[in-house]
Amino acid sequence: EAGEAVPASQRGSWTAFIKAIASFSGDLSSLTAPPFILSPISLTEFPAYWAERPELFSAIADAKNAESRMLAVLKWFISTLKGQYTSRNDQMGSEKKPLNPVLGELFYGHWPDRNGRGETRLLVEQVSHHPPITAYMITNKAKKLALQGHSAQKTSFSAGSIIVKQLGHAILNVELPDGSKEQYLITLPRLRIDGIWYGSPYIELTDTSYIQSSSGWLSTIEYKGKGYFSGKTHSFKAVVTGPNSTSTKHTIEGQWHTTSKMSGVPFHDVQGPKEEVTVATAEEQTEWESRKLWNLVAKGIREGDYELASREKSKIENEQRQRRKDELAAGAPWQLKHFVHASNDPDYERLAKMCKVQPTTEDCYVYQGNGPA
Ligand code: CLR
Repeated sequence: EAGEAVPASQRGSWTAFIKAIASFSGDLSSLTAPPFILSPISLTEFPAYWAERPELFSAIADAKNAESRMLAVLKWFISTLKGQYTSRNDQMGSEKKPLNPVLGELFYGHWPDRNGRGETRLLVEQVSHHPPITAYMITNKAKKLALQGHSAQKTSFSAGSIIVKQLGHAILNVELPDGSKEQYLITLPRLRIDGIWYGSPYIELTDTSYIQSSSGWLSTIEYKGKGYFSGKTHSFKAVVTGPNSTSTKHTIEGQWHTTSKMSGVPFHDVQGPKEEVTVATAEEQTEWESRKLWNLVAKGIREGDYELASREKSKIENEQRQRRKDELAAGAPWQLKHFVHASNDPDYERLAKMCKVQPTTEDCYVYQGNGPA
């Protein structure tokens, strides 16, 4: 029988869910999971994790040269990992299965200007349903920063864990005081979801991710869990190299969910509180905005009224199916609101070439500049 964190009445369906995962590779979002593991939050909300420490994001613009900007980008990036990968455990007791966004689902938010950091704005659109792909744009206009990316996952099952390969990437655009432009390609780590059998899943990061700057600076970030280089959970080691050079200029080591050091000096520290994104209430939102769209499903999950949750979820799914049929019949496919799909991206290709280990081409979603970010 399945583990202790699973409510007795849901053990059978949890075992069935694990079997389904194990014999399956691709899009986990379509598998039906027992209620105890459901989260009331849609994946379209996840890009907010990139900016929950707005002052670290804005600090990138205040750095004085390419080397210190790379360190500022690295510090901001490492500081997002705790929110990205442990916050469901902190808030809901374990990793959960997020709501699977519908095509065209939107999520807007902002972090207010405070202490001269400028206002940070977030815009998210679900640009594909099968497979799920989420595109986002995060801007700080006062600081001339724009982060644009898209996110998708390929999942498989190995030795009792779910392995998640993240597809997509993000590009950070920085406009310097002299008007010139600097870019950072941010690639994403691989995830291993452990604790499945016990019904208390949590994420460990594995392998390597990169931050490649157009200035030539490169950060190579290696991730290890318990029992590897420091023996501690959520460990990482980042090596920073300068333009046209392979010799290490900086090494940062620590645990991404707490603190790290660079040459014995404190580097990042995420033990203090983060700042959640400000969003309109469900009542104020329009039909396609996430919290309005999923309002009753989320209510059902939060209050343990799974009948309500599944009834409302079916309503949304049926409406979506009908919409796709109508579009097909009319020969008028769904039009994205804020992004346009492109099968290649010259910015990505240039940076990927500098980074060497990256695939030379990837598709992208180009922001049309027509939204609140
Ligand atoms: C989405 C992009 C974010 C980082 C991130 C964090 C958690 C990931 C999520 C991404 C994708 C979906 C994900 C989730 C953890 C669990 C969930 C892989 C990569 C899967 C679909 C649910 C599995 C069900 C188990 C919890 C049983 O920037």
